[in-house]
Amino acid sequence: MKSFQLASLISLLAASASAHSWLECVDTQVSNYDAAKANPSLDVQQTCNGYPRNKVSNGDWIQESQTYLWDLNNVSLNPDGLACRPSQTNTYPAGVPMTTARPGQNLRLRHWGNGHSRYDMGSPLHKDPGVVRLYHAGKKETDLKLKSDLVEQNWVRGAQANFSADAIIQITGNQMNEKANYFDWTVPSNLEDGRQSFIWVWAWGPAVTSNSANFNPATDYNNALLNSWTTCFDIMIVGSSATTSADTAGSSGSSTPSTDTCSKTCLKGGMAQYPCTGSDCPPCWYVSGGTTNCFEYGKDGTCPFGGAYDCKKNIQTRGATRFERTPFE
Ligand SMILES: [Cu+2]
Repeated sequence: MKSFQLASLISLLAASASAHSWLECVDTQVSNYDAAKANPSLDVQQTCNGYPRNKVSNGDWIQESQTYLWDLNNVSLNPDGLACRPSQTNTYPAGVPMTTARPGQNLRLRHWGNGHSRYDMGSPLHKDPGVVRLYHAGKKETDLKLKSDLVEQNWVRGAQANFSADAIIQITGNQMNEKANYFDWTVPSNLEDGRQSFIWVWAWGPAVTSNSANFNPATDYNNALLNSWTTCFDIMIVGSSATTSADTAGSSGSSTPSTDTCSKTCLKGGMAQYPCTGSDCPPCWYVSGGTTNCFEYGKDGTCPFGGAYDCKKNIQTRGATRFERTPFE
């Protein structure tokens, strides 16, 4: 990536484009965050381990600024009031995988600043940059469908930050180069294993009411900040001890893995785009309904979650009691 050229191009385009942003990465690893925050002239060293949905033009800022972002309140583009761009289905092409995370894990999201990070410069001038926040339907394999679902009731409590609070921005005179805008949050501890879908939202305008001076992003929800732009993403939750409904409890005893398991197709790391069979697969297999997911051994050389069938050793691993949940039930 020619990041310097890209940054220059983005500043140029952002100055003339209407305000917009989208989520670029769900699990961003920044190796020199503190150094770059202190000295924004440094190149930000970052990689992405998990992406938002169906990022077919990943890395092409121009293409994505036309075909990936989602303008919630544009009635001609979004006549049905959908929360997600219709192309943002639960699909993860090769090279842009879904995020896998454990409850309680900290994730660093990255979105584009696009010239909108400061009140006193960029475009438009003298407008509060607003907040970014996350919404969730409250249970796995369930999507929020409509923009009218993006309300406080479905807000992931505490998953909110000022648009540019954690950004690395290089200022030269009255020009800014937004090198990276981040949004750090913690995956809620009460999510059960499986695919959990989220909506990232930039709440911004057009009728802007600034947050009050004592606004606390962890607890306060400002209805006056109108949700404007969204990107949809999923997290495959693993290693959770949370359980929810009675129906999952009822099914947990019936999907005990066995040697038959090892002859099926399994999904590496729980990701639909990485199917495998036989010895091409990692050793720890987990059955969930019609799907089988497989994972590598953990650092201690054993299967990472309870209830795996180890297809390498051909044994049922620890803790496969009927009360112990496997990752994808
Ligand atoms: Cu913009």
